[in-house]
Amino acid sequence: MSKKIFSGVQPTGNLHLGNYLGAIKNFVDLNNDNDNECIFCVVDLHAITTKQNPKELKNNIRETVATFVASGIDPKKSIIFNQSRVSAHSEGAWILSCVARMGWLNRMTQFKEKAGKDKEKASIGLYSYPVLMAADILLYDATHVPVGDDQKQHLELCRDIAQKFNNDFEVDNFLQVPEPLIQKDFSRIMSLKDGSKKMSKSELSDFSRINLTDDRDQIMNKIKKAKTDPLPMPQDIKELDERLEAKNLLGIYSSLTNSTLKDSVEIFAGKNFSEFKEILADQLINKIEPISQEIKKLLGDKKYLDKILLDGVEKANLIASKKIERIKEIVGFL
Ligand code: AQP
Repeated sequence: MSKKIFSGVQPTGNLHLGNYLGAIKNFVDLNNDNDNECIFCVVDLHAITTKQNPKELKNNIRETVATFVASGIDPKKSIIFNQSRVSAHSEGAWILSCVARMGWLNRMTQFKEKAGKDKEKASIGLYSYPVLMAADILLYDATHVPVGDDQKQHLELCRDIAQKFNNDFEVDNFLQVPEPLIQKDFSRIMSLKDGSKKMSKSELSDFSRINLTDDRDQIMNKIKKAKTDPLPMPQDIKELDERLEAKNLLGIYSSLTNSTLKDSVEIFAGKNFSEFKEILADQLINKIEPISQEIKKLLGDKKYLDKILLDGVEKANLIASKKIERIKEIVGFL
């Protein structure tokens, strides 16, 4: 069955293995299926919900496009564009923020995590971020949204907003209620320094993540230093509940080799972590090094990257401007 795919990545720098295994790898598979219509958005409006250096933001937008292409997304097959250049996203977000309820947003765990203890100082944008995300998706009638596990709650909110809009304005099925596409296993890659924390771009220590621009030596070094425990490798999958770092590293290995966690546990049962880490580093280098080299090459051709965005904006605008016009009519604007 053909699918309409929409997903976004924030250009906040340091794109990492979690972004790749949790989301971008899935984007590539969906892009390769000729039945699908795919739209991949560099969500720069989302990025500014936390403070960004304007010069770095520009570079990060291009780096995100370079990462998409280097990972295998074909800009001739999929639309790749920057969110801020399609004004329907901001307009849609406002209208939908009048549909979404405070109570729904108050439940969003990502806001609580990102705002931390000092909620009063968080931007309003950070709070209403999931409403903008809903607008992003609903403007394109996306049927499926590939995301990492951390975005599941936001997707549920998007579905609630679509249903409430359709009910409030009595327009059955006008806003397509999208399905999340979340990898079944290893949908959340954890920090290399703490198996209970998500691998993330904003974590201060670079040793917590494998960046998609890391070279062979950096990958090797980071895996060597990745946190483990003093015991030999787990003998049984049940042990992983208590051994989060081992679980994460075995999960990464399984995801890279398309094997099950159970099989990976069996292969390395009772061995030393150092032996396993060497094999894991090799797998990572095989996967990440070609992407990293291609990103660096593409970043040398800014004109090419900007052209991809320009073409993408034109195509995205055609779709989104029609939808936002219909939304305005339905709401009752003249
Ligand atoms: N650790 C992760 N494991 C699996 N998937 C992940 N994603 C992010 N981190 C992991 C998925 O990557 C896609 C793009 O993410 P984003 O750019 O929207 O930003 P994010 O989720 O806020 O990523 P970070 O790294 O956690 O950034 P910061 O540090 O700025 O908060 C999404 O589909 C996401 O699920």
